[in-house]
Amino acid sequence: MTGKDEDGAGTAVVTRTRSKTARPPLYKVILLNDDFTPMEFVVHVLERIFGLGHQQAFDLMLTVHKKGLAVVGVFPFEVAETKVAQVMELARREQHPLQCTMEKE
Ligand code: TYC
Repeated sequence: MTGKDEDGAGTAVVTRTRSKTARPPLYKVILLNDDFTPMEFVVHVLERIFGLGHQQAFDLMLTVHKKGLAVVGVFPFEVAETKVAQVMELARREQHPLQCTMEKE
């Protein structure tokens, strides 16, 4: 948007040259390591809920296992919230202590 403020003296002031495009905030979904959840269950979660291929899921599971946590995806708020809830529900159903959380990017 461009606006010109005439000041009556033959000059003008450009008040704004660009519109602000608000980017929606993104949220990191973070998976936490624990000592009890089976590796194959974590791989399954990463495949089913985050749409990763088997090798990618396996590698990311190992990263969480070794480092303690990892970002497994970045999404708009409601998508991140849904994925966290899906992980927690799957883990609860199978009685694994797997923890998943989200954090504003
Ligand atoms: N540390 C677990 C084990 O040795 C595997 C594991 C990986 C658990 C990633 C949680 O987010 C996790 N069975």
